[in-house]
Amino acid sequence: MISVDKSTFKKDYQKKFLELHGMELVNGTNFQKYEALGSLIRDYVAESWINTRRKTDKSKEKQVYYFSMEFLVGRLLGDALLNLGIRETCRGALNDLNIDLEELENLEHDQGLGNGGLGRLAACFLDSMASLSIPGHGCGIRYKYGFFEQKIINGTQVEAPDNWLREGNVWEIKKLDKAEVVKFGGEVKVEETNGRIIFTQVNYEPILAVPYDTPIVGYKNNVINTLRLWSAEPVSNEFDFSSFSRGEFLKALAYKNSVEAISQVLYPDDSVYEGRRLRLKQQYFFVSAGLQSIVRHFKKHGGKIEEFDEHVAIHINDTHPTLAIPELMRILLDEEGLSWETAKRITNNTVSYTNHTILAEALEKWPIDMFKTLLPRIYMIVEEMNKRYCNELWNKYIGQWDKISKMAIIADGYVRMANLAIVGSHSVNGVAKLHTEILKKQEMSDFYYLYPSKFNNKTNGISHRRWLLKSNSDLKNLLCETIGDSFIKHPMDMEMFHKYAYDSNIQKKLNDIKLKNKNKLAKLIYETKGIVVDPNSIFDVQIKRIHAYKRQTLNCLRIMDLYRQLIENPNLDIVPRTFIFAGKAAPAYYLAKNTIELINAVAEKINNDKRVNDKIKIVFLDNYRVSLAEKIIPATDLSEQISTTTKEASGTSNMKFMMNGAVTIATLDGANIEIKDEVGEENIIIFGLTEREVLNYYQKGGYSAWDIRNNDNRLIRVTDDLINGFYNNDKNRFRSVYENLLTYNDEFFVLKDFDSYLNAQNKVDKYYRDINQWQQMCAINIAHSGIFSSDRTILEYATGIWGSTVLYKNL
Ligand code: 26V
Repeated sequence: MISVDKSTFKKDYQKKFLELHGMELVNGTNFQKYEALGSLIRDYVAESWINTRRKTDKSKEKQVYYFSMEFLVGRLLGDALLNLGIRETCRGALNDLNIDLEELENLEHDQGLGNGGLGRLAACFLDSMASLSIPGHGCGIRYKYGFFEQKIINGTQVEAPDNWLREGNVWEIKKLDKAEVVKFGGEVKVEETNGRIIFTQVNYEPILAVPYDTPIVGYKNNVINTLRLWSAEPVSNEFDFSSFSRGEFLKALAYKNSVEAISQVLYPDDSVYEGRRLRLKQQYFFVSAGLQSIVRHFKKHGGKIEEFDEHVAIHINDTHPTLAIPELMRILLDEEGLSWETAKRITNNTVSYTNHTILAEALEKWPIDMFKTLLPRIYMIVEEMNKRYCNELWNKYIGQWDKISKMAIIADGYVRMANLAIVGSHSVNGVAKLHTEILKKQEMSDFYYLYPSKFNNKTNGISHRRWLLKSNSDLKNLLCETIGDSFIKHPMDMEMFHKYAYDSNIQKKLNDIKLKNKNKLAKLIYETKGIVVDPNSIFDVQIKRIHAYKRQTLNCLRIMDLYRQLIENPNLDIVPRTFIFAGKAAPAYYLAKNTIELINAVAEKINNDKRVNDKIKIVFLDNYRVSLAEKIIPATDLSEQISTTTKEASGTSNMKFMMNGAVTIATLDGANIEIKDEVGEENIIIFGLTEREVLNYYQKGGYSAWDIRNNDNRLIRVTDDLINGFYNNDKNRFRSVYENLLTYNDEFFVLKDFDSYLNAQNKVDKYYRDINQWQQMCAINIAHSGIFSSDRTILEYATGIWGSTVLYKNL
């Protein structure tokens, strides 16, 4: 652990500022002050970083590599200060220099290299691996442009590129000496030498993969792991001068651009798979670079390749990095000269896979032609794997051709990534109990039958350091005052807080903390949107990607109904509410964008209607991202987790809200089920179709949106309001939402759950009126949230999947 006192910190900081900017601190801009602080912290980290690496290299401890297309890290400064244990020292030192730490922290550009839950999970996992002293590193892509920036203009989502590197990135270090070459295209030459068949890729296009390393700071344990992100460059950065003289300058430039395109931008659609060649290129690019560097490093430090799987675990975050399987096979076969059987055994033992969604449209598959042209040698390997595997199936399922073709890795003109991931790995896990059961019983039932022992559940988690200690320090302090600080290292100890739930003093304190957080958020809402909200109203929050299955529409229809009721009866006795939404829609997802338009139109109308304004307000906050979530979640009273049962694999914001003392209104979907099991039915508000009812509809049909609407006057009124000009002069403005609900008989059963959702919302009002009772519920939620720390999840992965039982010692 680093130990630095305030006066040393002050001196170090002033020196750093001078070195970096060549001027005195008093003359610097706030951003320059942030940069100097970030650089100083990185310097502080450097020594432990080298020590960790040295220790790792010497030891025979198993190294875990978490391969992910997305790492949604957010800001790093606050986390690093917290984990190094110098946040208060730093705050004090800066104070003496008349600098406000929070102000500087707010200047850091979010590292938004992810779409949503899957990317944020990867970031929480890195934090937990480092904090638990597990040698575990991230491997991904250094996108030049992260997830797009969203602006709401005239009630509509407008996208702008997220040029997050524009002002530099103090956290990363470019490691040119660790670059790898990744080969695309060409042909495979097959020759026989000394009785061995040798495969060589020729006439390929080489791409240079350059790593940028970011330190991942463990919590007060001197462990610094690495997040390694790869960037694509031409192998030679020199222009071909002969092409200059031939006047082919533009051609050379175009080539450079086409190479750099590989790591240019994060794909912003996380639900509908599109067979884009560039995405396949991205996938192979980082997987190949990552594996080559892992094998190189392993051998350099004396590892025997036959024992690779005893020292290395590779985890693939969804199917996106599945090419790790044939790429590792290629290295073991072609470069290390191992036999097929040995290579296959090592690969299977090394790789494990997590599934994050059952939405069929998100299942990745690549057209054979595209795959083969881009990755000729990898295709040969996949083909061979498929052949051997199908042989096994033929012997097992004699004559069952349908089943075999369903389970094949290559079929119907496509390479199916989920099938490849299952066959080529030793572990397949879902991310919450229900999700894993659905995988086993339905989506992957044939595979479960074939390989029952591969399947397991690992319920997701969140870093309680970022999502509680850092983002809600008042609540953290209250916990420390009451139960001591052991929960920081052992989050399950939060259970000790349970008994305080019944203490009216504590209830009052919890309410004060919440109110303070709500005041801060109200200020932010006013500054960014110009909307005045009442911090004494219920802050009712739905923040997540905008998607039909997450059912922002259900929430919106209920608000529209409430508004109609209030117009009819201005004295209606409800607890005042502020409805807060945030989230991005995939740029090509028309329905989701229309949903954003609807929410904003409803907001516009309600917020300007004096008749109801002391009772309800709606806010749609622009550009949802990690740093914004950190401000909204601690200020939330009611957490909306209202997906159609069976569709949300886990959800993780549900855990963040709970840990910050919000009550959840939820369907029995994803990890909501486990939250209910932890807090008890009386401390969560459940509504909606059950798993069985939903599956019944899907299997047997029988859902009629029109019938449901026609039998409920409230629904008739609110669906009519979508198309009668009530919210917009253009009656067709929300046509897409309307048609989707009714004409297309909405596959997510919004109208079916409407009645039970409204009843559940009435319960919220009832409970909230007794504020002590409400805070008791919040306290119980907090007390039982420890199990959702990603530390618990990571320990389960480490012991149950990776076999990394030995942790870094004596650092
Ligand atoms: C899927 C696709 C498919 C099409 C191409 C681009 C792309 C990019 C990302 C994804 C991932 C979608 C899956 C996902 O994010 N699942 C979420 O994972 C969370 C962490 O396990 C979980 O809490 C959420 O319930 C689940 O929706």
